[in-house]
Amino acid sequence: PFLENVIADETFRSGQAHTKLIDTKTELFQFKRRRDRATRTLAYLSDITLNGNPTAKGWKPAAVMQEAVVPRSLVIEHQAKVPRGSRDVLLELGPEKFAEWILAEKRLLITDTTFRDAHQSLIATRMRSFDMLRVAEAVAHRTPELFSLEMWGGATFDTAMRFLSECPWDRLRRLREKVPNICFQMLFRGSNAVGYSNYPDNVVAGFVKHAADSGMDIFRIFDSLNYLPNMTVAMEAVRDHGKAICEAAICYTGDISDSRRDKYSLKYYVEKAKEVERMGAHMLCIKDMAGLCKPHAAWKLVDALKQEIGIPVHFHTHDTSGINAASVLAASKAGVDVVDLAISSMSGSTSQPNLNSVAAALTGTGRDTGLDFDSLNEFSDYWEQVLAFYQPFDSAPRSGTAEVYEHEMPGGQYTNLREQANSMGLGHRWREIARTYAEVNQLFGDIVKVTPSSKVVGDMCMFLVTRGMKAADVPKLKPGSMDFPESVIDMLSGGLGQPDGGWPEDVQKVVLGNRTATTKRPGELAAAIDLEATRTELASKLGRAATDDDLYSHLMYPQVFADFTAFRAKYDDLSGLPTPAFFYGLHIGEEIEIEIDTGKILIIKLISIGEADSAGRRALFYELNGMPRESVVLDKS
Ligand code: 3PY
Ligand code: ZN
Repeated sequence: PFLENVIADETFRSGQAHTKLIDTKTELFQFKRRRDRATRTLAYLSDITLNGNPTAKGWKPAAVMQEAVVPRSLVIEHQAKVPRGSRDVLLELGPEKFAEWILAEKRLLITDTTFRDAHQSLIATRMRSFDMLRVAEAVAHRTPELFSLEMWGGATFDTAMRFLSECPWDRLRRLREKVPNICFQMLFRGSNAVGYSNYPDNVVAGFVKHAADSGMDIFRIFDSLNYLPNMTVAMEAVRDHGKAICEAAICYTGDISDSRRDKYSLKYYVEKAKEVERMGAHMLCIKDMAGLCKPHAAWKLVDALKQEIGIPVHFHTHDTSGINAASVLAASKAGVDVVDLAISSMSGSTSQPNLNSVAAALTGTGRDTGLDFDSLNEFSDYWEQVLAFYQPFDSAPRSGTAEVYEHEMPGGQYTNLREQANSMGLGHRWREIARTYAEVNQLFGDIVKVTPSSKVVGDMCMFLVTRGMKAADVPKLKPGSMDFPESVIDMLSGGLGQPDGGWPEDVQKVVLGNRTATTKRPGELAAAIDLEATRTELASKLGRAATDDDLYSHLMYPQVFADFTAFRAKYDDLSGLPTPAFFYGLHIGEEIEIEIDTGKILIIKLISIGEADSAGRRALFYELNGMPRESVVLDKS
């Protein structure tokens, strides 16, 4: 290893080595750490190769999966100048003037959701940073016309730690380094931040500040019941930061074209929009998380909003029904400022409509996006190859379905609930589950369903289906006579805030029994956390100083963060492993390369697997940078 270091040393390679090289370069002796990292990487690969990765549900590719090829035109020259993009405009103008710039743009501005919602909705949020980073620079150079990249927040924060053993903050900063020119956008669940329940106000505000300091530009803030008081703390924190954009989202549900669904009428949305404008939003988002906004409704809604409010309007939808590109085009015709779309191979079904096709459809019109087709199509080719690595997580329907208008499930929940039903042996009763989900929604008073309220509806739905009950049976029960799911009790007692019109009293009584409900803003009831005391406590657990990354990951998800740090202590940072190796281990004869530090490459080849010894342990034999290495792990099969 010492000689390897000397040979790799720049001074040595440049031919300027002298006898003092060894005295002046202490890093030449840093092979211990590298050796240690290599050992841990082999230990991980051995375990996954033998025992599988629990997150991949035992799936293993039949043969070696070739690395996804980054097309030649997407390989960016080292010295190439990064073209000017939306973030340069934001940094130059500041948030208020940036909003005016958006309003003055004639082209349809596009947010590419490939790095967040698309994979959240198609492959259970499992996309690794590795696959994004390989083309991130190309995104910056080849599609600088994009308005933003949605690449953080929503379910990505916990999933990164929970299933991918990645630090979400690292993802943000590493992508930022490669994409300095296009605005980054995140999804923020108001008082639930990037979690599933309410957090104290100072945690929400602190999280926003740390995210903005780490490179986030646009915060899309919503509440799962459209309860606007839950959005105030985050909105103010974004505005206070001074450089970031506060995009307030109103969740779209029901159908404004159906007069029977009068709870969520055009007037309802216009009033909410005016209210968030008064609250200080720089932009408005219509967040159609289930893909319910039909083309005519999209036109009508955007047309009204453009007349009634003065801030830019951003339209977010999902293609679950199969016709939502038409809604995007209708919104465009009505003058919407920005729309969310995903690169072709990552689009459609429960994901966003097709970016490449919508951009093509607008060519030569007054709303031409200016995006380059060859590049868009090459990105699509890349993502198509990458998607193959995520096969066990891909449970999105292959075609659009009008069933979504009945159950109204958000894109990200559909696949999850369907998966849950399958794993409980109830897959064949999906129609009944979908219908029950719709009935539970009516039982709760026809509410907005999006994380976390959608999860509560899902919990109640499965609770009823597994007990052979109907939603209509619930109001007839004696109050407190049944143990409903904790999430249902919490929501009906006001833990997520208030829906418009309040909770139906009869259902609330039955579910809560003798528990009391509140109509106060949940954040008002949650005591502030002593952040510095928490940091000190955390540091003593970690055995080192706790950074803001550690602090906020811990505050959001204490157990997930603890498991993640334990993983890191055991295996170190494995985010540089190619995706098939990370999920499925290696095949015999397979060779991979990993960059463990800048320019420090490990070349690993699995040569053979030995027999189990009496304790059930097996040796796996490798070549590591050409040298034989062995790693012994327990075979759990
Ligand atoms: C999330 O909260 O993660 C969502 O994507 C909601 O639509
Ligand atoms: Zn969405």
